[in-house]
Amino acid sequence: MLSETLPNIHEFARWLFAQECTFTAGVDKMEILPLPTLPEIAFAGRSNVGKSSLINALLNRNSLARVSHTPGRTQQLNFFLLGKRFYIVDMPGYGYAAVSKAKIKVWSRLIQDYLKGRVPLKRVFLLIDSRHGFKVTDEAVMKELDKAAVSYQIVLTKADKCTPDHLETMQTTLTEILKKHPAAFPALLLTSSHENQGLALLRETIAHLVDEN
Ligand SMILES: Nc1nc2c(ncn2[C@@H]2O[C@H](COP(=O)(O)OP(=O)(O)OP(=O)(O)O)[C@@H](O)[C@H]2O)c(=O)[nH]1
Ligand SMILES: [Mg+2]
Repeated sequence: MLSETLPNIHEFARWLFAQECTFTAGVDKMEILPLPTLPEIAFAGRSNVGKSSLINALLNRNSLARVSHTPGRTQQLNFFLLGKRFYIVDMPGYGYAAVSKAKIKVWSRLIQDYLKGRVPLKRVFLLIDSRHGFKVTDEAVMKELDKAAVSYQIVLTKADKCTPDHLETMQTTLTEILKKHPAAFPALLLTSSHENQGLALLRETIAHLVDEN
């Protein structure tokens, strides 16, 4: 474990996320996934929830992952290799109705196949907009992940857009719901990419996950 050579997990996480990060593949079919030799951490969630923004914020880059004001920006599984140690996977959003039905079908299949059948996938961070909470489509994805026993953790995004009271109620409600989801990590993470909130803890969580082997 590399973290043993650094004083603690804070230092290790800081070191890890300062390493070189390169875009290595945009995958639109399962056949061309990278070889499963390194751990993978995926960011999933509804369209426009802030997946690409959160990845950029974690990596301290402005535009490594593409962000947009219109939903449907990320159209493939985008693999970013960090420090030659693990992949961060930026996923297309689900629940977006304004692209063609054929495209939705292809994306949904790709998202499902990847999430359910990928051996090196250490954890899925499932992003939820703090303003809105779980939607029907989120619950469907959570059920699928439960069924496939894929470890996932909820990350609330755009906290800067909500009042502290709203955030507290939302967290209490969602924590209760999570108790019924066996593969869900019980703790929620609260983040804002625009105000750098919750990023250090998320980096440390990821550092732990990829340092296990
Ligand atoms: N206020 C606020 N806006 C945010 C935050 N994170 C993302 N956004 C905005 O939300 C919009 C969508 O962000 P993206 O990062 O492209 O979302 P995405 O989930 O990757 O979207 P798709 O790739 O289309 O699925 C952009 O206009 C961002 O600026 C945040 O923490 N706070
Ligand atoms: Mg995106």
